[in-house]
Amino acid sequence: MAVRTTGHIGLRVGDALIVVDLQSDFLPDGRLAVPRGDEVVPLLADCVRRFLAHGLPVFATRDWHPADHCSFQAQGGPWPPHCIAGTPGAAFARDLCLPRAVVIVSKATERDRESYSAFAGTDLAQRLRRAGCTRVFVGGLATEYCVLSTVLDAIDEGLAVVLLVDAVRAVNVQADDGVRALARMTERGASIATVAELPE
Ligand code: VGL
Ligand code: ZN
Repeated sequence: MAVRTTGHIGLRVGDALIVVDLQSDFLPDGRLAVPRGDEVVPLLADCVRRFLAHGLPVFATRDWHPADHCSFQAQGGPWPPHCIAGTPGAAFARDLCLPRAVVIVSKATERDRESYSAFAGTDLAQRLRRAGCTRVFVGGLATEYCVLSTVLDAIDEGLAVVLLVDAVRAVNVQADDGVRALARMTERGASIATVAELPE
């Protein structure tokens, strides 16, 4: 898919950054490794720095499962155990560097419920509303699961969404899952940008 981006993007009051699930278990050597997932860590660390420097809110989501979560194969789910709350695998990527101002949103915390979206069962929508956010920039892992669901829910919440296309990576159970997810997001109205298009 040819991806057209928008060129330079100005950051303004009402913008926020959502970093999706940059956790050890999704990085190479993790229990649910996303191919080349490590490549997005420095890019998103840079985004965190830039948004905070502009006085804009930053949210970091994390998959935060109980040890017997329904998405794990032992419970009949599709995934190996991953991101078990409080374990090293659930920790944020070491090089992400999250200052205290970053709001952490834990999701998929209930045993019997899978939720890929950072809006499902969390107060993220309320927090964004309270902070006056109207547009969110989204990057992280994995493109066709938690990034996709979070982006679609953000759109349903009435937010404008900019997907940071170079700061996402896909699992690609089927080879084109990531590409198809990108298409679904843009069809629903998400725009696409690269990290370099953000102001310093
Ligand atoms: C995710 C699969 C299982 C994700 C979470 O963060 O995209 N994918 N749990
Ligand atoms: Zn999960």
